[in-house]
Amino acid sequence: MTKNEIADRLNEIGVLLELKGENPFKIRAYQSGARALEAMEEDELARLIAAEELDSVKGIGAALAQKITELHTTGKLEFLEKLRASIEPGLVELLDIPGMGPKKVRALHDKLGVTDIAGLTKACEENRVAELDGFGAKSQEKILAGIKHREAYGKRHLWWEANEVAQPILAGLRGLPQVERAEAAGSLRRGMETIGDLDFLVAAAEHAPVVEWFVTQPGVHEVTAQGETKASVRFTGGLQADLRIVPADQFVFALHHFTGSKDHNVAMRQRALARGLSLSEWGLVPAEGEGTAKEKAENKALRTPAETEADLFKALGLHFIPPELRENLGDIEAAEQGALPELVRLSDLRGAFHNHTNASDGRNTLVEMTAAADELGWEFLGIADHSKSSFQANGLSEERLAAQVAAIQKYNAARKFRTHVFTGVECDILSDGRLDYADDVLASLDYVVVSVHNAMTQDEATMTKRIIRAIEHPHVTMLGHLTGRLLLRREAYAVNAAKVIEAAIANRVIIELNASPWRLDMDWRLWSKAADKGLMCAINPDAHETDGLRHVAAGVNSARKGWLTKESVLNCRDLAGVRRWFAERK
Ligand code: DGT
Ligand code: CA
Ligand code: CA
Ligand code: ZN
Repeated sequence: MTKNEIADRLNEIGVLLELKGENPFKIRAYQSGARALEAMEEDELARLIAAEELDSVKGIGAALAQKITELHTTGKLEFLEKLRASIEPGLVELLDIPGMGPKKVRALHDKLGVTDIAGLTKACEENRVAELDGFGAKSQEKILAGIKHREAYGKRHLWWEANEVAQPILAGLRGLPQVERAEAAGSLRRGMETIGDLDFLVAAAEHAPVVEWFVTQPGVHEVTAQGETKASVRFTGGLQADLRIVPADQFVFALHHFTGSKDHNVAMRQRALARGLSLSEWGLVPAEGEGTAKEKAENKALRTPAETEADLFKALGLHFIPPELRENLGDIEAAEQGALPELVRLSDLRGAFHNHTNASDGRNTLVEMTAAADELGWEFLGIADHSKSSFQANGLSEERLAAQVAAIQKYNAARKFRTHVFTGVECDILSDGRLDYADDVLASLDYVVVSVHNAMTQDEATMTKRIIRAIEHPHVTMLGHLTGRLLLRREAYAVNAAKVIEAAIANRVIIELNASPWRLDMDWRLWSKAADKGLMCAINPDAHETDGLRHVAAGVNSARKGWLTKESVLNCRDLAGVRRWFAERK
């Protein structure tokens, strides 16, 4: 464990002891121990531990030295684990509410029996907090506001929604006369499925007009910080954004730093150090010599020049690493060996398969959906409406499905659109793994997507068996949304992904990467290994309206994060190639 991580743990112990009402001297010992660690170099800590001299440091006694040593060497501390377990988790969460310290939480617990946020809300609403010593009506009001705030603003945000906020800001920044370069960095640039906050980075010679423009944007609900080269705002809807302005010659280094991820940055910094260099948001400079990294970076003679991120990577002996791969999951090793894949791009997609019309629960007609696909330049569009058991989604009876197939064939024959429409269905996987239509019905379609829409609380073994049974069905082409998760809304159902992936490969069944911004399911973390073993992917927007087709862009983000190339994405084949895949599968 690093010294800062250890310091975090010591501070945590202080807080937890305070929650328990422990002796203030004891509490202060942990806090000053944390401060002593923060003031220390990493190497110095290692040396003191090795020499068993840690307790000679001011602020660190023998008992604390023992705990720090345990954390440093094992990454764990039994004392802390026991302490954590002895406290109701809801109490710790109360500390997140603005204005709540450990002392107040303890008073609320001891006097009102409050153990979590729900309990505190209730106590406030019943006016019991106002009557408590040391609180009062004002403080009760503030606590309630803080709880509401936390609900509205404390959350992460879908990539899609964050991107819709970010793009106009980015375009606006780029349009300002003072701005030379501007990028949205952070998790947004890395294509993460959810976003904590936006990170805008700007190269500009003049700062004030840029900061002023940023904090007065129409969507800005609150300015939370404003300085000469920095500002932070909160948009209506709760999303927060940081703006940083840097000199043009530092832009590339700042962009790399604020793109992250943190783990990638740490590994890059270590790589630089191994070459006698120090990498930071300010620049790449020699590690040795007088001055801080920042001071050195301001000296042109010391700084490695970089016009682009590719220059930065090259200076460390690496090929350019696309932002989506910067998670320190083998990206740096592959970049060193020149073994990074050519990642799939949005422009590689020639269509998509899992889409709905108003025949089931979609909001546009077959013709509207096809026209929209045509407008996107797609060669093909797959229509896969719900099957009959999904009655809540107006699933299609055999007759209605047959009528839809006939209509599609008519449009295709008449060449009404440039886009060829494939006939498919999103067939329910019944609770025992059987499918929702008879074999002859399934055989009449170009392809079959199978998905779980009910009995989602089955245990993992049952669910896994159920899905694998469906995958083994000879008429099945692809599996829809593997886990059923809805990001920030609903947890995945229990399923053994590794076993399902194995079965899909064995049966030459595709697993979709459902590109709906709420799903992004199967998760990007599983794709790289699965594709290596031979799993085929389809990036499916699961569109329920014409606008939903654009969601494939979110799917491409996740596909790229999963190291996918166009070879393992069916959407990237041409019409003939897709036809061949469907025919061979039958
Ligand atoms: P988010 O906002 O939670 O979705 O995730 P990020 O990755 O956008 O994280 P954020 O906004 O806290 O910081 C942006 C980037 O800045 C992050 O990806 C890497 C860099 N960064 C921030 N804090 C640290 C740090 O403590 N150490 C290092 N090495 N990099 C950091
Ligand atoms: Ca961020
Ligand atoms: Ca940030
Ligand atoms: Zn579905």
